[in-house]
Amino acid sequence: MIVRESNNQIDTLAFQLSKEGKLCCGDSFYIKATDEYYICALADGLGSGERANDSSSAISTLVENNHAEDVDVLIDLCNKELKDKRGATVSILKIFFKTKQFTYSSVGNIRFILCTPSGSYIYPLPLLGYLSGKPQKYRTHTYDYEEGSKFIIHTDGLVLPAIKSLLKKGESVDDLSKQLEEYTLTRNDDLTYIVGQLF
Ligand SMILES: [Mn+2]
Repeated sequence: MIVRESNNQIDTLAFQLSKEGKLCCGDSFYIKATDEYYICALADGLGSGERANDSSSAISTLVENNHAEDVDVLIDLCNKELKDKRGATVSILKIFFKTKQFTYSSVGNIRFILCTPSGSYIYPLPLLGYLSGKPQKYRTHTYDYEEGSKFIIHTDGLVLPAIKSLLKKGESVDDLSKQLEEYTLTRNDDLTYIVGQLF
């Protein structure tokens, strides 16, 4: 499955494949670009199949229904949503075009990296663990970005040996997606990545 969201501030693409031989995907995502901001939520449900999807799709639906909220509010809503479900690793990214800032919060093993045109990388460290409705501390930070920055967020089903150079080399979202293709051909897990370029 490929979903594209673009406006004059951002071009972004989400790509998802289930584990080989599986119909039901345990990863879920939501991406949306408005005139003011871009929001992206990615969740990897614990376990596999329908129970994993039950948790992760609850996250993507929650963020879809509340995308105007701040990231720190959303991550806590996500945690509460997973009470009585199995649990999920969750990342939420929100980019504010006017101030050229983004806020990111993550619990678990979803990876995020942003590369600026001047060659620096922003690589927020996630909190270990997963959300399951238990009281939980979060790590939510806001960063500045430059025009032309590129980013990738991906679940652990995508294994990338040289993520920094790949991100630096990619000239566009389509180019990044093309470069990532070879890493999606064999997989032992559900796989989701979201790439974006900021204008
Ligand atoms: Mn996974």
